[in-house]
Order: sequence, then C-alpha cells, then structure tokens
Amino acid sequence: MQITKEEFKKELEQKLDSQFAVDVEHASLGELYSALSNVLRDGYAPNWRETRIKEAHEGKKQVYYFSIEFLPGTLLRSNLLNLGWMDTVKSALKDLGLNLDDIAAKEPDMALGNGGLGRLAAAFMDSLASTGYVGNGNGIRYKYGLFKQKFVNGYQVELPNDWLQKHNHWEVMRDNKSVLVHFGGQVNLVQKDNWMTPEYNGGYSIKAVPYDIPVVGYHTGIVNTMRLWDAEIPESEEINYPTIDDRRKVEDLTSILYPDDSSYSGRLLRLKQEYFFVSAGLQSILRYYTKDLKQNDMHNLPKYVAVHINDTHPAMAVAELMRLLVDEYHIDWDEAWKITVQVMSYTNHTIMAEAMEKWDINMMTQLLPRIMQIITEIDRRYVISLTGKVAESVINDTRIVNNGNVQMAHLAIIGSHSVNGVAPLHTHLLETEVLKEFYELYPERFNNKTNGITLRRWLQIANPKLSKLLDQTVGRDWRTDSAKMLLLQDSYKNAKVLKQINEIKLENKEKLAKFIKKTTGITVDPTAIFDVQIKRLHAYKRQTLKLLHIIKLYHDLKNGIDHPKRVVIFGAKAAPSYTYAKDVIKVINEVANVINNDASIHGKLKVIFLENYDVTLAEKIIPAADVSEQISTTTKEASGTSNMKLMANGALTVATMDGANVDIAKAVGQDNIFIFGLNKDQVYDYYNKHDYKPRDMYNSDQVMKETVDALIDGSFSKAANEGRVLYDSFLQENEEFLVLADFESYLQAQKKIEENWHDQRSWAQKALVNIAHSEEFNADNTVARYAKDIWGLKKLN
Ligand code: CR1
Repeated sequence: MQITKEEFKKELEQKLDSQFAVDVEHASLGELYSALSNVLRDGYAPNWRETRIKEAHEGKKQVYYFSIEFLPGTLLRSNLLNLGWMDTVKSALKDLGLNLDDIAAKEPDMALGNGGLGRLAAAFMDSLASTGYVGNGNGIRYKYGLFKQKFVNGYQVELPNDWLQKHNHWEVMRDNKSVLVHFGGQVNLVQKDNWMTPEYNGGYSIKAVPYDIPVVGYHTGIVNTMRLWDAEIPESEEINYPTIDDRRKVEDLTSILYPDDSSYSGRLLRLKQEYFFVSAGLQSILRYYTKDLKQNDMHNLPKYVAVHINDTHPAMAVAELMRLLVDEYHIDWDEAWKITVQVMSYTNHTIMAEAMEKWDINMMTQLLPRIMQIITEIDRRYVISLTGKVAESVINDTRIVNNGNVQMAHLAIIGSHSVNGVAPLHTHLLETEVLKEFYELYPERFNNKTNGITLRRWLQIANPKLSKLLDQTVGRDWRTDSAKMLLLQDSYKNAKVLKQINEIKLENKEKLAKFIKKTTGITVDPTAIFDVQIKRLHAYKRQTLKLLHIIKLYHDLKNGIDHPKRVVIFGAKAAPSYTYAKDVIKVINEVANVINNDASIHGKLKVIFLENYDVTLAEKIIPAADVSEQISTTTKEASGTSNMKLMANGALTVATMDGANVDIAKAVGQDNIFIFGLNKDQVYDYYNKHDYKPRDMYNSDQVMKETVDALIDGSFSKAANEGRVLYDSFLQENEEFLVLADFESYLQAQKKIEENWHDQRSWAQKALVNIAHSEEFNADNTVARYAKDIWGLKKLN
C-alpha cells in the first residue's frame, strides 16, 4: 500500500491523538515513535493477511528457520524502507519540523542474539520476504535481550537489557495459537490400538504462547512471520503455582538469552529453552499442515515443509518430529524417519570444540523422558545400520549417544538431508577435519552456503549518501538487483566519483566523531584513518593482535617515528563468564587511557572502545570505517559477516585468509585487500606438530619483545594484572591462537595500509572495487541458494 505525504501526516496526527491525546507539536519523541510505528502497522497489515491467505491458497512449500537467536536490531526504518515509504515519510516529517533519525532512536534494539549467528538468522528473514519466498522464523521471545555493556574503571559490567519494558510495537500475540509443551515425569510404553503408545506419569506442561513479528519484504508485498514463543502457565494448571514466585519460575524459561556463543552455562535451563521452542514450533507447523492446509497424509509433509536447524541448539527437532509422527500420528518408525530426514537440514556455524553441544543423558532423561527414549532408539538403529560396514571406531565416534552424553551435532547430521558450512574454507574444514567421518559416511549431504548480509540495512539504511551515489552512477536498480553494483567499476577512473566516495566517507566519519565526542568525551579527527574492529570479544578473533599493533604505534610515535593519524575503534562484548575476554577489554581500555591522554604524541593516535556494541551501534560505525580488521587465527572464524558489511561501505580489509575473508580476497583481488598471516596449512602444522614456541620468537625479535613487555613493565599500570594475563598467554608454548606468530606479518600489512593511505585517489579506487564486489555477499543470493539446493522452495506468485 502506498501513501502520500498528506495522508501520512493525517494518519500520524490521528494516531497521536487517539493514543496519547497530543498533537505533533507537543508529542515527545517516544510518542512519535509509537504513533509512527502504528501508522506503519496499518500500512503492512493488509499485506500480512494476504500473504497468509496466499500461502494457504497456493500451498507452496515453506521453510521454518529454527534458531535460538534472532538479532534484527531495530525495525522502524527497515519497515519504512521495505514498504517503500522511506522517502515520503522522511520528507513529511521534515515538513513537520521533525527528523526521522531522532524518532527512530527511540526504538529499543531487539538484541535476541549474541552475534553473527543471530544476525544471520535475522538477515535471512528479511531476504526471504524480499525475494518472494515464504519463510518463517521460529525462536524465543526473551524478556531480556543480550546484556547492556557498560565500562566501569575500564572493566566490562553487564546490565539487564529490558527491551520489552517500553513495549514491542511490532509483535502480535496470538493466544489462540498457543500449544502445550510437556516436561518431566515418567513415560511407559503401552500397547493400545495396535500401537506402542507412551503413557505419561507426572511431569508438567508449559503453555507456549506465540508472538508474531511481521517481516516486511522489500517492495514485494510479501509480509512473512517471525514467530517467537513465550512461556506461560496453562490455565488448567494455575492451581499448582499458587505464589508469584512459583509463577516466575515457570515464566523464567524465556527470561534470558544465554550471553555466550561459544560455551554453555545454566545448562538445565538452556536445555529447557531448546526443547520448548522446538516442540512449540513443530506442533504449530503440524497443526497448520493438518488444519489450514487440510492435509492428512504425513508422508507428504516434505512437499510442504522444510525445517532448518540453525546450529545445534534446535537439533532436538529431529527427535521431536519423530515423536509427533510416531506417537501422535501413528506413522511407522521407518516411514517417520524418512519423512524427518527429508524435512530437516542443518547449518554448522563454528569449528570451536567448546561450542559443540552435548547433553548429559541423566539430565535429558529427567527433563525429557520421551525424547531421550526416541534419541536412544535413533542411536540404536544408527549403530545397527553401520555394524559390519564400517570400522567400529567410526561408529563410536559418530553415534549420537556416547560417553554418557547426547551429541547434538551428531543428532542433527544423522537426522538431516543437508549439512552446510558458511564459507568454503569452513565447509572444507568440516569435511576434512571436524566432521571428517560423517563426510565419509554421507558425502552427498555436505554443501557450502557462504553467508551474506542485507545490503538494504547496511547500505540503504545505514549509508544513504553512498546509496545515492550508487543511484547516480549505476542507476537505482542495484537496490533490487545487486549485480548492478558491479557497474560501479566503470567509474574506476572517474575523478568525480572517486572524490565523492572520499567526501561521503569523510561526512560519515564526521558524524561518528560527533557521536564519539558525545558518548566518550574524546575528540577524534575525522581526517584520520578510522580503523575498526567490531565483533564479539574472543581470543580467536584476536583483538589482542590489534592491541599489540596499537602499542607498537604508540612506541614509534614516542620515539619520533611518524605515522599517519589513526583512530582505532573497537566494539565488542565479552561473555560474562569469559574472564580472558574481559581481561582484554580492561587492558585495551587502560592502554587507550594512557594513549589518549599523552600530549606528547599530538593526538596522532586515539583508541576508542565504544560501549555496548549492537546492531544499532554497528549502523553508526560501519559507514565511517576506513579499515576493516578481520584478523582471526586462520581456520577459526567460520565466515564472519562484519567483513562483508564493512567492505560494502568502502572500508579496506586487513585480513588473515580465514572464513569469508578468503572469498572477499578473491572477489576484490589481491591489490584491493591487505592479506597477512599464517595460512591454514601452516596453522595445522603447528597444531599437529606441537612445535609453536612463541618465547623463541619473542626473544629473537626486539620490536616484538618491547611491544609485549609494555603489558608488564608498568606502562599501563592500571591494568597490571590483566596485562600479565595477556603477556603470559602470548608466550605460552603452543598457544592456540598464534598471536605472536602473526605479529610481524601483521605489522607489514599495516605498513602497507599507511603507504596506501597517502594516495587518497588510489584509496578511493580500492574502496570502489570493494563496494562493487560486496554484492557477492548479498544475503538475498545466499537464501536463494538455500531455497534451491536445500529447502526446495518456489517463490510465491
Ligand atoms: C561464526 O563464529 C559466522 C556466524 C554466522 C558464528 C561466524 O564466523 O559468521 O556464526 N558462529 O554464520 C557462532 O556464533 C556459535 O557459533
């Protein structure tokens, strides 16, 4: 539905009046946000309803993306853009003396995810709707999102992120679509009507209530649904929870998102969360299949439904679908298994061993007795099917139940027809190292699907100026057909375009500089190199290597060795229980303090660690970046996606040949990226031979020694203890992240960056090539590949 400026103004006034009894002039920004989002809701509501009717009518296959994390950020501007209202509304607001950005800033950031994995899930939602596919999200409506990060004396402090406090304006609660999820008790199998039927004794049910969030497609008229589940006490069981405390215990199931994307804490609650949203999701899918689509043959389920297991957290979907098919719909085990494997597909997002989920059998038996029985049976049949055919060791390594644990990745792989990694190198490592034995058993299941980003959010919304330049140079079509962005290369020698690229970058940097001033009090020079590392704080991502480079630059400047002006900008949250990562934050903050206050270096180097990195902050930083730091230990970063967002905004990447950096290097060519560091074979050589001796390197390299010693020689005395922790970690024999091994070559890469910086025209040319080729990482194309190769979807008419 389109809207004129005048219609919009009238609608806005009406909403302000009916909701708050104020007029535009007297409305607060919060009230304006609320009214504006309501006008938008009216705008897309008909499309949302029609999409559902069409879905049921056309009966096309749908994908359900099961993910324990979704990280959409804010939705106001994205809904405006996708609905085609952005320009009209911006200009109408301007007429009224208002600014869209100020109003949009009132929306809480929907941070129901930790990092790349959750952000990817949200990007896929947007891309599915924007390319015409029916794709549904299935997740958890956490009451508290990822913690709010503050720095106190340089330390990270975590505060609750009560994002729902001010109401989520997009969600619609659909109480009538609630389902019950059962936990605990005992299960006996009894013969009933010729069927082994489970008889449940004891235990309890929790009511899963869906909150639907619309996913508005970009100019497609399609509005898909992201369904997030909340936990309530079923009316019939209220009597069992007489006190507020009792109630809270149940409702706590969906209270918190686990703030850790690499290891697991609060295990029992986490397991409950996993089963809760998986069971609720599958029950509602089958209800839709039977009631709305009026299908009664479960054998046809794979023609209508694809369920995607995003990392192992929803892997129980395999067992839960078996339970539903066998127990509730009386499908033969073998038939049910065929259906299940055809329906399920799985993405692995990391090779980090600590993220490989396993659940204790006893815990699982107590909490989910029927699921444990089913998993045991799947495992038993798996072992039988391979006995005598492959080595016993292979069976033991790959079976689902072993060493007292249920291996969730094994369940996901065995129960899915497709297993994919998220960049070619990552998929290759899955096939040859991490999941080698599975690859040999099921080579046809493995495939690669390189990650992508939504250019709508990261260019159109976050960088309107660069978007306009693209409009002027390649035409507006790039907004729907990103391949057109490649035409930008025709302007490689166009002095005017190159100048504009630099001007736009400078304007974005000025804006960020203002934000930095406002939030940290520190003045930064927008003409300096803005050198950006934004991602979760983790040893493998090596914010530590950046830190060593900063110290080296500082020493140089103090010793009269000149460098171009540079502002290093970090954004990163550390998992609350990850002490090493928190130590890194403290050290960076104290190093920053010393450097930022040292008048002797004349402001040539500034180090800014911005608090509370989230999608909203990313939208401010990314358009202003000159340099993108992608410096993980080769083999450790499955893909990375900030690398893609930064290149799309014209930042030049300094990178190891890890994750999707490899593909970025291929796309832009060696001249337009700064590659350094050990390659995968060298890394594995160290790991296999156990002969990495950083202390020898340190002793024989004076620059390295001076740089590392600064951590313990009193230079940064406020982080003496944490500095010692880092120092010791770097020098430890066979240190896993090979920080010092890459130090020298990282310095070389940085030197090259400085040399290139002096030639602003050629810098702009490199930026231009990066912007043009970022289209290869358009999530719209990524989902098209999933849709075709894995899910078998057809577009809605
Ligand atoms: C990976 O670390 C990747 C995203 C999305 C992360 C990152 O390299 O870009 O997934 N994995 O695929 C993760 O969070 C728990 O695993």
